[in-house]
Amino acid sequence: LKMETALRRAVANEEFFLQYQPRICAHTQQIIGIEALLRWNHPEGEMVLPSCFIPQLEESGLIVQVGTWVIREACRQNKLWQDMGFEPLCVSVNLSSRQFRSESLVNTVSSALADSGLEPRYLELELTESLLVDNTEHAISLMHALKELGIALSIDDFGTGYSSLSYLKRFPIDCLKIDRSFITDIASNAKDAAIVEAISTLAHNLGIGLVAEGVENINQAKLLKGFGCTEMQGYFYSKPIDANHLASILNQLG
Ligand code: G
Ligand code: G
Ligand code: MN
Ligand code: NA
Repeated sequence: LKMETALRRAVANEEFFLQYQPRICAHTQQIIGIEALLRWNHPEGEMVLPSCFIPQLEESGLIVQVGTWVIREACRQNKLWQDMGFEPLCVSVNLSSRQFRSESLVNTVSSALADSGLEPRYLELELTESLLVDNTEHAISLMHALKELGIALSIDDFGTGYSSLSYLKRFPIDCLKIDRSFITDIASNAKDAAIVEAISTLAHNLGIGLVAEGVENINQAKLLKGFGCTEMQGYFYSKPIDANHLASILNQLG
């Protein structure tokens, strides 16, 4: 309960902020997108990591309110970077199931786009498999409504949840993000390598994008590129960083 009080105060005092982790094109090595990641600037000290507070936000229902702020802030910041003259990037935002189930999601997204002036194709929502399994019919119609806004949809942590391959056929998905648990040992574990290569082929043949998450070294990056993986994300390229830091990196790249 103490945590919930602190989180309510955090919402009121605007103690949340976003970091951004670059997403890299495997061929050009250019930054083509960023993932927005929620951070809490706790007044009594250190930055608190989301694994400590997102579960509480979900349990209390505060995640809907905070998640709305995340979507709006990601759109605002991304449009600002475009207005500063940087090459347009796609910003992706993680959704929790409470947000996906809330009636206001489509409205929240469309007003975030309208108020920021961000073109819809520069926003992506990351959904997890667990969020899609119950009430599949509702999930499909909601995803179509979101797609009609012009945004992109991806499946995050792909392979760790209830992966029913039938949903790849039925859901309007633009991109799969392979969970980093398959990437970590890709150089030494033949099963991981086989799984990643198969997912890569699958994504390619379905005509959807594929992001490898948690790429931490050049060995993994080379193997992934060989498997046909088109996009990379991970500490090898960049940790999640503040908006200003990202702007300075984009500046250096010209
Ligand atoms: O940033 P970090 O690796 O600590 O993130 C831990 C978890 O928190 C990840 O699963 C990530 O998807 C999730 N997460 C980060 N930001 C958000 C957010 O804005 N909304 C939701 N629902 N989850 C987030
Ligand atoms: O569940 P999701 O994929 O949204 O989680 C994203 C989180 O994964 C980020 O918040 C980030 O802190 C973490 N992350 C990103 N890249 C790496 C990486 O290369 N290694 C590890 N261990 N974690 C990473
Ligand atoms: Mn994610
Ligand atoms: Na993920």
